Amino acid sequence: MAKIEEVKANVEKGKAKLVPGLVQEALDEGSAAGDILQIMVDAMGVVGERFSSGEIFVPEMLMAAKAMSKGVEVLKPHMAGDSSTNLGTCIIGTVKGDLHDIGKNLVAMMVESAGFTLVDLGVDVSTEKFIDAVKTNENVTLVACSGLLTTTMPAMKDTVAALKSSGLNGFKVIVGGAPVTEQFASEIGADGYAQDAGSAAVKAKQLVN
Ligand code: B1M
Repeated sequence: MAKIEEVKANVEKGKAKLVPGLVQEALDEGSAAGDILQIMVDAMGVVGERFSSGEIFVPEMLMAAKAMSKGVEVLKPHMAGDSSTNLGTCIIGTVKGDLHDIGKNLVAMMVESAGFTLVDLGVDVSTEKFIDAVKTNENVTLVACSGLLTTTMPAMKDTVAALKSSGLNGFKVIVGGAPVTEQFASEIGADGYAQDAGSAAVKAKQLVN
């Protein structure tokens, strides 16, 4: 089995200790960082399907998430872009009630590579915390909200509404995450939407230029 396939199999199994070494070996074998990242995203899709079908439960999902995060740490230096540009500060977080952070972390990594200074508020971020971060950080040009649960889409809506009516300005709002669509983004008044981390970085640049 090629190392990249082993990466996928071991993310699915949640082998957090093995995955970093396998990612390094896949890189050494000549696999592109982007392909390794994609195969780990695919592995999480498999994990999600197994959870939906009742084959696995929350602890196994958590272990897979840990394994992927460890793998991403090895990939990070290989995904770096042109950080010599300065596009201002991006505040990023997963909205209130939502603990999923892998997608948000990938978006953070790509947006940072695109030339933003990153302030990552983590997960389960309240509207107030997003607003405080815009107030207390310098040159905020972008606020990025991630959400993975259909049940936390209302929290995303509330966050965007509060940011837009806060009287603060000089920044754009981008939203994304598996249940979020372009239509939902526009309905809740976000300035931008992206389907994945790569297009989030492209959109982020367009929004602030
Ligand atoms: Co949860 N979970 N989970 N989970 N989990 C999902 C999302 C689910 C689809 C699984 C399923 O049922 N098939 C389902 C949601 C169903 C729904 O809402 N319709 C679900 C559920 C139900 C739950 C719980 C409610 C389970 C329970 O407790 N009974 C619970 C909720 C906890 C909470 O948040 N309050 C829960 C918990 C967890 C864990 C904590 C165990 C763990 C997360 C750990 C962590 O993140 N550190 C977990 C995991 C791992 C998943 C799956 C399996 C994988 C998520 C992931 O990391 N994907 C997921 C199934 C799936 O996704 N197929 C699932 C890989 C990641 C790279 O993709 O995050 O989609 P993603 O990010 C993408 C894009 O969405 C986009 O870019 C990324 C790719 O480049 N993107 C953005 C993301 N944010 C963006 C922001 C942008 C732009 C693009 O702009 C700002």
